Amino acid sequence: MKERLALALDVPLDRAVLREVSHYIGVLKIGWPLILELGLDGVRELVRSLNWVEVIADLKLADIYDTMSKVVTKLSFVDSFIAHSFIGIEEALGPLKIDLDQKGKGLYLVLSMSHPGWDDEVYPKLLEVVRKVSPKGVIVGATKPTMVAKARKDLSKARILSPGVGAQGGSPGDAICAGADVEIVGRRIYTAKDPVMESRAVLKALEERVSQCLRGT
Ligand code: OMP
Repeated sequence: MKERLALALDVPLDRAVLREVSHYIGVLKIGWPLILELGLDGVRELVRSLNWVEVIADLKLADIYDTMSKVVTKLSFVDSFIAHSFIGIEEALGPLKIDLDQKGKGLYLVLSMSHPGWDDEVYPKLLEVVRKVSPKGVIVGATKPTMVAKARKDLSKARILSPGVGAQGGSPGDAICAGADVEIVGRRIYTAKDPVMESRAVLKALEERVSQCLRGT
């Protein structure tokens, strides 16, 4: 099940601790906070030091293609990128998707964010963009399992990544039970007194919840 949990590493963790954490969490998500803290070389080295199922760069790309292409070229050590879907297709997500396909990299598009200020009135418009771009997957907040279920119904093949488990109130396993593929956890783990024990606890809670919903209880 560890491939269904992602660590949002928004602050550095001790290398030995991270190695232990990776026994319970298979996917690594890195982004601006870690890059600005460690520098690109530091992040590259940290990513390469362990064997992750997938490494996702969360830079929330939202620009014209020409600029985004310069950014993704610098991050050849990751497997996938997160971009905003509202930027549209022509000269933006269209060529970015082709570029990433050619590089063998995945693209995830933000479909429904996890925070209270996000307005899901934009959902139909973003879904239209997602359907046209046909990315590897989408981001739908774990704080709103009903939106996860809706996205799963609307996009049968896309991978759904759900952030917001832990600090933002989502419970381990709820998003997966609603149709997500991966749940993303950050602060609950990296601010814990013992991030290794906390990772183990989150994985255990996720496994219990998922086996419960598979049994229909
Ligand atoms: P915690 O709230 O600390 O568990 O971290 C959540 C992680 O998911 C952070 O890295 C956020 O930037 C990211 N995130 C959200 O919290 N909400 C979203 O809607 C989308 C993301 C994301 O794209 O990963």
